[in-house]
Formats: sequence, structure tokens, C-alpha cells
Amino acid sequence: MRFHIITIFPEFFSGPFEHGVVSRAESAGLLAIHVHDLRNWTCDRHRTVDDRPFGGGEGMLLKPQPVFEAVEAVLPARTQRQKVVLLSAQGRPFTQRLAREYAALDDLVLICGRYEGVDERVAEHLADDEVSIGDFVLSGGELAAAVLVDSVARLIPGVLGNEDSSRNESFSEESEGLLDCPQYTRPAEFRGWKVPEVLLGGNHEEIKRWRRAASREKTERLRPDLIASRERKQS
Ligand code: 9D3
Repeated sequence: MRFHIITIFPEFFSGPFEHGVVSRAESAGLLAIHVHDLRNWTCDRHRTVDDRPFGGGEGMLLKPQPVFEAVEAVLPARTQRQKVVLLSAQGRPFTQRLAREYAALDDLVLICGRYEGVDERVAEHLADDEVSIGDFVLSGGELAAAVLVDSVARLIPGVLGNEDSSRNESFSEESEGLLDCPQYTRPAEFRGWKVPEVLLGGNHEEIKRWRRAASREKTERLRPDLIASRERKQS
């Protein structure tokens, strides 16, 4: 699978993908990451990528022409296995489901928003999806693109060492929409805090029951929204 990142800060991406899972997958030829400088598709002497919003308002917007030409250069024609995604604060929430969908593609083009935003014609007529990584304000789409690449890359068959990508699916079904249970390693007592007794014994039925209850308790406490969505799915 090929990732293409369109950005005004290409240097940003020399760090995040040099380590760990993504770097190993790239060396193994399972994926490629191509970073493109949006300014390569500007026409003026100052290599201008932004302009003022019609109707007035604070700040600047990414203008459409360099973004359209960059995407058209990277994907001259678009197949069903190629997608263009605009990363923006107004996008639809990125989820594991979307990560799984993207992991099946040949090419994924990521447009990193900047300034106060991007001319809406990019979302309307160029991008297949407009995606946000959460309800908080970033300074631009670059960090969001790095997050998205990491989460999609680890789902590409072969990347995690598990050839059948179904393991991820069975995992998410096994977990039944709950958070992972609390886990502990040695020592059995640290600064007076003891590891739950049941985990030290070898009763695997009892451990399984404890883990399920602990998952549920932690999910209720930290992610009540997940409990509510599970209950909606059951009824
Ligand atoms: C604070 C400025 N804004 C309100 C007037 C809107 C705004 C514009 C541009 C907020 C953020 C940004 C830049 N963010 C992104 O490009 C972005 C983003 C994000 O901010 N949060 C979560 N996911 C993403 S993906 C791209």
C-alpha cells in the first residue's frame, strides 16, 4: 500500500515514521510513504498556497489550485482502491472501522489542512472523505496524518507479523466493545500496592471472569459512551 502526504511542512514527516512498526513495514516493502511539498504545485514567484476568505474573517485559507493539481499529479486517474482524504477539524471522526477500510486500499492520499482551513471545494469536489482525529484543536493536519498512517499501517497484512489480518477483527469482536482489562507485571507488590490476588494463582476460569468484570468496570468509569453504544447494539 502507498501513502501520499500532501503538506506545506514535508520535513515534519522525517521523524514519526523512522521507528517501530511503520519503519519495519516500509523496509519490508509492505508499504511506501511519499511526502509531497504542496508548494511544488504553486505558479507564482512566492509559491503562495494561501489566500483570504471571501466574505471576510480572520486568517487565511489553503487555496484550491495547488491542492487540486497536487492530487491530480499523484493520482492521475482514480480507481475504487484509491482514496483521497482531507484532514480537517470539521471532518467525520476517524475510527478503527475507517482504518480497516483504508488498509485495504492501493493508494491513500492525505491532504493536510493548515491556517484557518481549506477552500471548501477541496472537500466537495476532490476528497472522498473529510476526517478529524478528535474533538480538540490542532495547528494543522500533519499530526493527524501521522496518527492515521500509524493506525492504518499496522492493519496491512504482514505488518504485525500476523498474516491473516482477521486477528484484528476477531480481537475487536472478542473485546465486545469494552476497553482492555487492567494488566500487571512484576513485582507482585510495588510501594505497598498489590497485584489482584486472582492473577497470581493459576485458575484460568477465575482469571477470565475477573478480567471481564474489570474491563466492564473500567469502561463504565472512563468510557460510558462505549457502554451506551453496546446497549444500543444489543437491543
Ligand atoms: C481555532 C481555529 N478554528 C476555529 C475558528 C478552526 C480550526 C481551523 C484549523 C481548528 C483547527 C484547525 C487545524 N486543524 C486541523 O487541520 C486538523 C484537526 C484538528 O484540529 N483536530 C482534530 N483533527 C484534525 S485533522 C486536521
